[in-house]
Amino acid sequence: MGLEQDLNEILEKAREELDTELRIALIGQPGAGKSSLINQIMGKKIFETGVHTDTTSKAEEARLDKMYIVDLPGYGTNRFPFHDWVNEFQPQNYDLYLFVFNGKLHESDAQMFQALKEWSDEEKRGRIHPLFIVRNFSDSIWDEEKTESELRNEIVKDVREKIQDESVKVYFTSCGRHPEGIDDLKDAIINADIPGAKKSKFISSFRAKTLDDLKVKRSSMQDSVKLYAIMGVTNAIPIPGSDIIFDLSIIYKMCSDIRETFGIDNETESKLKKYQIIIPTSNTVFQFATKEGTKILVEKLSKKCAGKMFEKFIPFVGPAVAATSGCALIWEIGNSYIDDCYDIAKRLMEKMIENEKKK
Ligand SMILES: Nc1nc2c(ncn2[C@@H]2O[C@H](COP(=O)(O)OP(=O)(O)O)[C@@H](O)[C@H]2O)c(=O)[nH]1
Ligand SMILES: [Mg+2]
Repeated sequence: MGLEQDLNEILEKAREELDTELRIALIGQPGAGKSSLINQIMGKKIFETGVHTDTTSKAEEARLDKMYIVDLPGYGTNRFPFHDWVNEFQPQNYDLYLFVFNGKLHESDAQMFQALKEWSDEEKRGRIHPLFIVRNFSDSIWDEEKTESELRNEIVKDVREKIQDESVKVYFTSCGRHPEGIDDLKDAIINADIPGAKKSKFISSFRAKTLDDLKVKRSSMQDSVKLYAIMGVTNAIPIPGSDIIFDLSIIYKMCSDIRETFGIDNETESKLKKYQIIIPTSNTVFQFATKEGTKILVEKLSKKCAGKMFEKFIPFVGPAVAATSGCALIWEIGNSYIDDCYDIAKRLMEKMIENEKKK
């Protein structure tokens, strides 16, 4: 295989991975708390809650930057016997499923579990589409005759019978006044068996609530930066005064992506002021937030760019890509930008946590 062909393949794959979106389907009866649950998981309002207009017959969709989330109507109704539901909403085409329920399961749920199993058959179809089974409204699991753990065990037993899998996990969550079980579910999604490029879309999209969240985001972003670095050689243009070539707009896009992932936006600067957080002048977060600032910084950096960067870079992308010099610079810029964004997000988070404690 020639060097050039090799490079084209690498570029194609990088572009695909950057462009892919994560598609999540919410399945369950109206009122089970699907909308509330996804809002809790993402840490932001994706769907209105407590509204049932049309949700029994129409899918509700949300398109985020990197994710597509759909709240599917219920099946097993007069309107949508299971097979009609499948035909209408093509539920087999999602990367990940959240089945949310509150109360008894029905025969049609067993049918749905069976269908999902077939769709995500790795041997036959070469893909696994994880299903998370969520018993929401855990705050209202109560019976004066039985303990809560007895009741939970009964629920798990019922699910396992319906799904015909003795080891399947049931996540108990509450999206009520005192949310519960959300972090466990979120962690399970982070560790789900889906391609890394898809997973990174989820990791970038949720709002960080803990320092661990920020660390997960940092490491996922470090992977994306490799892709940007590879992409940067496609529309390469020479940078004046250096022998480096790359596409400036890729750097700009990469930096916006990194900022978004860490929740840094127009309000961040005023928040920092409000909390009297002083960031070092060497931090480039706000400089890379404008096209002009990006251009100035990149020109400065490309002149300083030294050969030792390539050696560090080769193990990550292979010699074919590393040979295109701009690539290493993008990679270097991306990684240091991640550190700068992480630093700001971390300081803000620490302040929030401190303020929470004072309350
Ligand atoms: N107490 C309690 N209320 C919840 C819970 N989850 C959702 N709700 C409420 O139940 C109603 C229906 O929730 P929603 O998310 O709209 O359900 P959906 O129709 O499945 O999307 C809303 O008023 C929510 O505030 C929960 O776990 N506990
Ligand atoms: Mg809803």
